[in-house]
Amino acid sequence: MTQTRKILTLCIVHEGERVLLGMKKRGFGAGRWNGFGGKVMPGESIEAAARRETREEAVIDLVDLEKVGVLTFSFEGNPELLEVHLFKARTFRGAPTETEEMRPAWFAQSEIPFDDMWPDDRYWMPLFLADKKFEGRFHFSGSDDILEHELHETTSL
Ligand code: 6OG
Repeated sequence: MTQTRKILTLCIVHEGERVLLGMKKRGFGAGRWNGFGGKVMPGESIEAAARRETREEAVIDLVDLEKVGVLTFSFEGNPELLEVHLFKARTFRGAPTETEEMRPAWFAQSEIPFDDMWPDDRYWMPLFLADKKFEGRFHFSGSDDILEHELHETTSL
């Protein structure tokens, strides 16, 4: 089995005590709340991809962007690894707007809808909300069960 690695981005706006998430309407992770993001295109920087995907999915321009995590996902029986670069933005321009891909909504930090999110989010979101940086690895069976995981704080990404 030859392993391939796909580089993806994920952006969450953290403004005061609330976060901006989007309900994914189609494709991978449909039916779950998540940050905005997607695949990095050939020749594109990871940060540029993060900005582009957020503009495409929620019609906002991120002003400040800080990389806060790198998460690697693997799935039982699938040789493809997903390397997800997680960014935090504190400020943005424009008004979050529903698109064909995402329906944005604000959530208070204490009311994050974990039951309707990828199950790894319960592990790393507390670090995200506490302004920590982290690296993690999650191995899934299907899209609901985490068989193994590692997660640690880091100072450099
Ligand atoms: P498209 O393939 O639709 O981008 N993503 C995940 N996010 C979380 N929280 N947990 C996971 O656990 C994820 N796997 C992928 C990365 C997919 C988007 O979904 C994120 C991208 O932002 C498995 O272009």
